[in-house]
Amino acid sequence: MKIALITGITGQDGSYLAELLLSKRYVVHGLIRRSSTFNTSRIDHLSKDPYGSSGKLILHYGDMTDGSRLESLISEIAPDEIYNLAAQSHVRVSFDEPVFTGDVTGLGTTKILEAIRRAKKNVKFYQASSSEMFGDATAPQSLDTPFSPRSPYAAAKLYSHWVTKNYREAYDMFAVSGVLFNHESPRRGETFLTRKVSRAVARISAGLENELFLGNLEAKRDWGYAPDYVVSMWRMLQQDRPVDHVIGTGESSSVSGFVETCFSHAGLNHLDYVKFDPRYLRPTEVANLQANNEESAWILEMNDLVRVGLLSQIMVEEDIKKLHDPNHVDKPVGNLWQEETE
Ligand code: NAP
Ligand code: F7E
Repeated sequence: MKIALITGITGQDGSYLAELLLSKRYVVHGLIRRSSTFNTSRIDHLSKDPYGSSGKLILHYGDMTDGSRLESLISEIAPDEIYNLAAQSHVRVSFDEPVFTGDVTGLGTTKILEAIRRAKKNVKFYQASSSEMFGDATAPQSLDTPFSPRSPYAAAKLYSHWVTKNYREAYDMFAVSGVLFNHESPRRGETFLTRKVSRAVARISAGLENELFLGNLEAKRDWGYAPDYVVSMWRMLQQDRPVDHVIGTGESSSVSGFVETCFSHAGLNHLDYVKFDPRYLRPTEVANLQANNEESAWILEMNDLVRVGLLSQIMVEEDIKKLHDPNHVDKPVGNLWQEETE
């Protein structure tokens, strides 16, 4: 049985990745923060072993700012693979909390890499890099595109990206970065654009709300499906050599287009409900993110990806189900997921 450690296991990607690894009979260790309220709702269903795989899920309290805890955990667990997904991941919030974002999203990565180096063990390390690092670089973006971060979040991710490359080269570690473009799902945090919209559509169609306040509708994003992208994380650690990859669908859509489509899934006209609120604008915005993923196509079969039209439909339908049953948990769909979990 392989042993994996996932930081950020309670987040969107962490929950799908844990599910994927459990289906592959891994022993999955997850780092969780102590909080005064429950914060494990995305992974609670996994304690019941949904795949009958006898994989194990073990949770540990810890924080990305606490290097000594990370070091002792890594030496105690002795993982084969570490997926570093923990981050203050909200771009708008990173302007309000730039130092905290730097501590967690930036320096936290070095703390893990140092713990691996000191443990002197053969651990494969995955870093959750982000397309935000490209900032205002002309689309489409690939690993050859110069980085140009436009937020404290993007700057912190870029630091982590470079330090991962540095540890790979300096200490011959199997350390890779997946530069992932936006990926969404029914488990997406409620304050990110896609989920904010799908949730509002469900509530408006049920008569619970009648308006949705948004910021910049002009920005474009390359929106993919989170379960597909966690498959890419796992595959990156199964390569023979540590090679970074850009992961996206290769298509970008505007925020306004996404909003319009979501409302149309419920038979509604977005113009009747969407209002502008300047609080959701960012001091510096990223206009257009679109992946040029030619070099990474072999990691994910592009024809199998769930694309933005189906993604928005899944998200609206799942939010409608959640209104009726707050404990409802989505089942990942799509060819890639089926292929890896069968
Ligand atoms: P997410 O839902 O915001 O999850 C973030 C995770 O990090 C949560 O489990 C959170 O714990 C944990 N965390 C935050 N601060 C922490 C701290 N100080 N110590 C320990 N854990 C901490 O993010 P996601 O969408 O799953 O994304 C996963 C990773 O990929 C992140 O690093 C993100 O920046 C990166 N990324 C995401 C995308 C995307 O489109 N989703 C694209 C590119 C890169 P709590 O649950 O307790 O808050
Ligand atoms: O914004 C615009 C907003 O917050 C998308 C993170 O996972 O992906 C994510 O970062 C777009 C932006 O995601 C609202 O200005 C308009 O142009 O959903 P978002 P993001 O900033 O692209 C990258 C790849 C990551 O790595 C990050 O961790 O939508 N927008 N009105 C709005 N956005 C939000 N959140 N809320 C609004 O009301």
